[in-house]
Amino acid sequence: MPDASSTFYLTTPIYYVNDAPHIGHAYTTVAADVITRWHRQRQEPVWFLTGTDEHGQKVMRTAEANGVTPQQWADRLVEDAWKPVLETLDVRNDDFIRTTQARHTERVQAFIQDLKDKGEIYAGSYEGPYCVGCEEFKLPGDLVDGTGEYEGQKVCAIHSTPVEMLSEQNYFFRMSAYTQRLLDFYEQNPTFVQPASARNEVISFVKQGLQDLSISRNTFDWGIPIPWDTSHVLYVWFDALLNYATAIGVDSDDPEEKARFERTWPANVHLVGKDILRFHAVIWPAMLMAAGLPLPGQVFAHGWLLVGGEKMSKSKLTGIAPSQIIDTFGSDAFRYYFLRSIAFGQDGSFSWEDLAARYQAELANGFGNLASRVAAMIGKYYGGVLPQAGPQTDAEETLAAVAARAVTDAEDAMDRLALHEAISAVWTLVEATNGYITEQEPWKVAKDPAEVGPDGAAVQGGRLATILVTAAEALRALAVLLNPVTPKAAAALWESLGAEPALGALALQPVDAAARWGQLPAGTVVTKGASLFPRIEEPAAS
Ligand code: ME8
Repeated sequence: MPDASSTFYLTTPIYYVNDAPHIGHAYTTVAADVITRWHRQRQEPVWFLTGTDEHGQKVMRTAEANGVTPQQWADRLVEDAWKPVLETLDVRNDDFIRTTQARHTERVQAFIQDLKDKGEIYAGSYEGPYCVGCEEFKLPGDLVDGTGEYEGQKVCAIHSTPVEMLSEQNYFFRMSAYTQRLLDFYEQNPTFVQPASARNEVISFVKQGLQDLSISRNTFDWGIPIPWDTSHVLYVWFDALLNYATAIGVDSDDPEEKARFERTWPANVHLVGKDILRFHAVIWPAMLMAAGLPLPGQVFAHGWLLVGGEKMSKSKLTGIAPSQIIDTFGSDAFRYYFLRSIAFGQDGSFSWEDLAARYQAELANGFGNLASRVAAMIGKYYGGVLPQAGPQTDAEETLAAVAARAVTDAEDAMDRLALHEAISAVWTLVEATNGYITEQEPWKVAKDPAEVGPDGAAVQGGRLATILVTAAEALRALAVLLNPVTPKAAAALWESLGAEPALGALALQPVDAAARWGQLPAGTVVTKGASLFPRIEEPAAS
């Protein structure tokens, strides 16, 4: 593995501000948030960066069409759409970079000047197709035959819209020189590109031999000026990729920023959608090699959310705004659903029916109902005060073993970014706890005369007490393990278990201690709060 820095540094792509976010963007950001919250729950230092990509023709044309300057357009979209969605999704990013900020533009200029001084950049001429939707110089082999109104034309395979033919004097980065070095790097770092399908795709692409990359444009001016020739602006992808370095203070003289860079660089994971894999797994490491900077630990490309079998996108009118889901189901359900139902790394189809069915079965009836049943029974039999447990039987030991296993399996899955597997592992504890209660039938045990004291109240240290304390312990473990995925429900559960006075804040519970049984002391006050996931009587229609 490449040298890992002491801070777990994870990034999302920085998103174009030509439009408001849809659930595809939210999917990446939520995944990043769950991974970083998991690492924070492990009590590791974490840095989670997201932001917006504001230069280039796509944003410029949208601004023009709306009669405002690109900067005005970007400001509006960032404040009215991109930042608010982080809030509604409960995302805890440490920083938000905008490529129009001075900290970015100045450091980008210094970076490319350095590449120029190192002889990595030369002037040349570019002729070929360009897709403004992708902001990408295309190779003829990347294009496909158009259909419908574009019949007879070559179109972009991702956007299904025609490409533009460019013929410009540009500056070029000597990327072809890095073909073999990149192949050697992939070979020596087998987990650099993940999942395996992405790695294979990247290797076979690079094996064909890389071409030099055009890195400037001179037919419009919405971009970062090339420092030695301000009639050109930097190609938007060269500008955008550098956000991962500029945001944490590459090249800064400020001692605090320098220290941040030292402990944070390089990123452990760049999380991206598979549409932008090559930029991150080929161009980005080549840029860093040229600059002499250490390379990231991993580029992980997740799959696409499909609607009607195609990549969901606003331009194809299949875009769904996150609020459409959150308004009905809540942010926790949004986070849970997309990460549980789609194998992370593969494409997944979105459907309202599937979302509603999983919400009802897994969140409302599975987890939410478990939490309220246990709190209600502690309320009914012990006046809401956790009793002293009695001797353990095989049933309690079995449940404790399920919890221990859930922690180990979830940890292992999280390290592989198999987020769906991690959540499934945690869910084994939800299911086993429900099964435990069904089998132990505490409501029947409560009727046993040996369980009733002379004052008519349930006795301490008996079987009923053991069952309810064990169930409460399982819920405590679930609050810790689900805190990264469903933070609102986990916080409400922690509150309902009355755990904070004895155990401290939920955020301070280490993942590996989740399954260490016997932490909630007798006397803890348990209350039955509002349903964590209220049942939805009328599933939303599409
Ligand atoms: O590409 N399914 O920005 P972008 C899953 N600015 N994920 C999706 C998706 C879908 N249908 N649609 C979008 C850019 N995404 C550049 C990035 S980084 C230096 C510059 C997600 O606004 C996914 O993460 O087009 C994808 O890679 C990203 O949004 C593209 O966002």
